Amino acid sequence: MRKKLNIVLFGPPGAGKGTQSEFMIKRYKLVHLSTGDLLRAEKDAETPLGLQAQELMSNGLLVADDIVIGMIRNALHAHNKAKGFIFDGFPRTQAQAEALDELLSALGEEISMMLALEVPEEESVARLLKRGATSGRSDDKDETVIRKRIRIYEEETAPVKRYYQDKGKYTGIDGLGSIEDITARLAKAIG
Ligand code: B4P
Repeated sequence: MRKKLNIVLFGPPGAGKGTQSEFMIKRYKLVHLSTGDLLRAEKDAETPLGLQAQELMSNGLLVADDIVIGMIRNALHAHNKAKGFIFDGFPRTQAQAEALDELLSALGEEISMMLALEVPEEESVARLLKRGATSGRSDDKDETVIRKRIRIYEEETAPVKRYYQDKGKYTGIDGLGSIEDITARLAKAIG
């Protein structure tokens, strides 16, 4: 039986992960799992988890591993008939990457590839400030918080790249240019 297509879409804040996920969902009929979206839904519903996460997110900090891993575990089980998944904004730490492998392995699945959008810091900052002007996301309005998210990405999340490189599953993608150009680069990498 053909394995599912399970893609980790990686990159710093503002790299275009959410934007490019939209194309990949349609083209490959994948289920989109964005931990950022899941956390914002919890916040909007004012659940205890959402209220706890809100404080961390608005300060540019990562939410605890066990919380996001639990959300992904629930989502994987809720979509057990999916053709595959696009993991957007997850895993963000080595512990999350290891937990994801364990969850997928228990289902007889694995990550097919990591596609990493590469964007310089100043471009990330400019994109997020632009989105912050209209989106209502408090973490996109303040340049200090945006730069803190980028620092945390470099310190805690960027090492996840090596985890997938060591497994031969990593592909870097130039994240600069038009949305359509970047979509074409991703499609070529998926094959
Ligand atoms: P996320 O929701 O994942 O947000 P993000 O990193 O800011 O990236 P996003 O996907 O939204 O932006 P995109 O690049 O698409 O995380 C938010 C917070 O949630 C985190 O800081 C953390 O607190 C928490 N969190 C989430 N997951 C977690 C986890 N696993 N563990 C712990 N905590 C977690 O787009 C940005 C903008 O760029 C858009 O406005 C878009 O229109 C624009 N854009 C895209 N492509 C472009 C292009 N080619 N040219 C110009 N602009 C472009």
